[in-house]
Amino acid sequence: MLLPSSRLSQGCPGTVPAPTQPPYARRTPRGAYVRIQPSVQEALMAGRPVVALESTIITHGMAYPQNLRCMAREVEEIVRTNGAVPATVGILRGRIHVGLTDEELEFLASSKNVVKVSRRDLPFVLSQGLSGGTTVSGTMIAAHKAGIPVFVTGGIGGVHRGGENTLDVSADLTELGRTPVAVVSAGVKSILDIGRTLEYLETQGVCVAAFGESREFPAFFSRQSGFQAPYHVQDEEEAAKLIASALGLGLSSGVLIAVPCPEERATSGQVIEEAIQQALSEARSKGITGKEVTPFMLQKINELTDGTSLDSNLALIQNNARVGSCIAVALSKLQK
Ligand code: PSU
Ligand code: MN
Repeated sequence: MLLPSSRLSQGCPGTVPAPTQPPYARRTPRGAYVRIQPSVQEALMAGRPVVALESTIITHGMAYPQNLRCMAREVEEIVRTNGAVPATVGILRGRIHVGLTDEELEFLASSKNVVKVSRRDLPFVLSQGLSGGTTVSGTMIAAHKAGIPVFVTGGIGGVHRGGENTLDVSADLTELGRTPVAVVSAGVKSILDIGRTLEYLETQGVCVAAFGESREFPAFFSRQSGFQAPYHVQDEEEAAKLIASALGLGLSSGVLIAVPCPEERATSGQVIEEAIQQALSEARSKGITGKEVTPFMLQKINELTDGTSLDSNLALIQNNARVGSCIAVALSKLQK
């Protein structure tokens, strides 16, 4: 039965209209939890392109001081050179920062006891006044709250090998299903089960597109994974149009743009596979589980490949920063 519209807008007789937010959420202004750096805020207000960057890659993905000198600062510089404003996201003393000063970057890069922060970690870390590096999942949340549609990282988390038994599936995948931000990455590492990761992204409604000449979904350190991405965009204009369509339609899910590592700095899949097998068996014998798995594997693979994988890692992040900035510039032109 259809109710007259006057009844609908008043609610059922005798009921109290539900508050739009629960009372405990209303007491603290959101600004208490999220601080947007003034340069980032200005760019956003003026409609200029901004690129969000994550910080787990700094705090847990690479060792100090390369994480700062060869990665964090350099990547911000690449974003600037390509016409966008960088906004590295991190958590300092219980507050999410969107955009970090050089001292803040240095602090996160050199601290030993900062937390790796995904969606599930946020309430504890904020309430305890802790500091942390945000993963793809944590950074997407912050970028969305700040109104930044494009986010650049190295690789996203995925379904781990054996994930059909352990259920070790990165929160990055469910975040992509629920938060409308475009993530630019070099696909997923072959330490993961790439086929199942792509299946899970489909289930979550994430539009995945390979960037450039090839339809192949890249495997982080190497360009080939043996799996095709469902879609393919030739250049930044096509990528920006795809993102604009997702945002324009009001889809609440994200987009994944997969950019292969530059050919001359990629590591062969076979070299990586041998290192992975050894690292996986060490991880198992040491009983490493949960959020420690990814940082452990990255570090071990770097050791076992004598730094070759680290070189690919740096090259692909820098390349993603360039491509992601061009996409952000193209998107901001479409939105004018
Ligand atoms: N890939 C890297 N370095 C990293 C990560 C991925 O080469 O540091 C980080 C990202 O922050 C990603 C997270 O969001 O690992 C995924 O962790 P997990 O597998 O525990 O969900
Ligand atoms: Mn996990």
